[in-house]
Amino acid sequence: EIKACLFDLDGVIVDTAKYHFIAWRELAETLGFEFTEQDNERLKGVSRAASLDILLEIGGLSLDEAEKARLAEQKNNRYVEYIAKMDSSEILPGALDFLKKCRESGIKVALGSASKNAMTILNNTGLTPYFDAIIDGTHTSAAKPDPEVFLLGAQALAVSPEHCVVFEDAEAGILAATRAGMRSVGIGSPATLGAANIVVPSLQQISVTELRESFAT
Ligand code: B16
Ligand code: MG
Repeated sequence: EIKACLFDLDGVIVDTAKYHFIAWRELAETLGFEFTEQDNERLKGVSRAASLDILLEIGGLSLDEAEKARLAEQKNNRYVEYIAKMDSSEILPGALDFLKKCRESGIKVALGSASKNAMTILNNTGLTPYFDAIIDGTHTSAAKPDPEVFLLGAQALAVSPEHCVVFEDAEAGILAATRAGMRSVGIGSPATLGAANIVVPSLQQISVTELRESFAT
């Protein structure tokens, strides 16, 4: 029986990947190399520090910790400028309706995001009131595929993991859900999210009723 839904943010509720991409690409440019949209795929669901390490590896650069901290901050400042302009029009299709239906059906709702900017995004899109608990990159010490973010979410909702479903667009997030002992719905393509219990292209293609039927046992 499903008692709680835990949602990833980037790629599930909003498409902030495009802003991460522009900000990382600008940083790569200032460092003198090219960073492509395909390269950006490797950063989805990955923490800021780990993303920078991947970017520097692509550029063939090795820098000390102080320099890396400065670059991560530089990228984040640009990213924050982009998300400051976000509004409800950037909520992904089906997401708001699904969140509302969860509430109506008595299913608890939590956010489980790696982002340290999650609160800004939720506030700017007007989504904060739809969450019973919000766990983001400011609350966690280990990144997905570590289950920490989802276990903290379940704890905050007082629901045990076997009654939780995680919605994720990243492979590492699906793995984190499995390690947390939770069911998972992949948002995207079965080619990358094959480890999820169910895969749908977006939240528009699944209803709360279908979710309950799929995870009835
Ligand atoms: P920040 P999610 C993740 O969000 C993004 O997918 C990933 O690209 C980003 O590096 C990470 O958040 C950290 O974000 O730099 O804002 O702290 O998919 O876990 O909601
Ligand atoms: Mg994501």
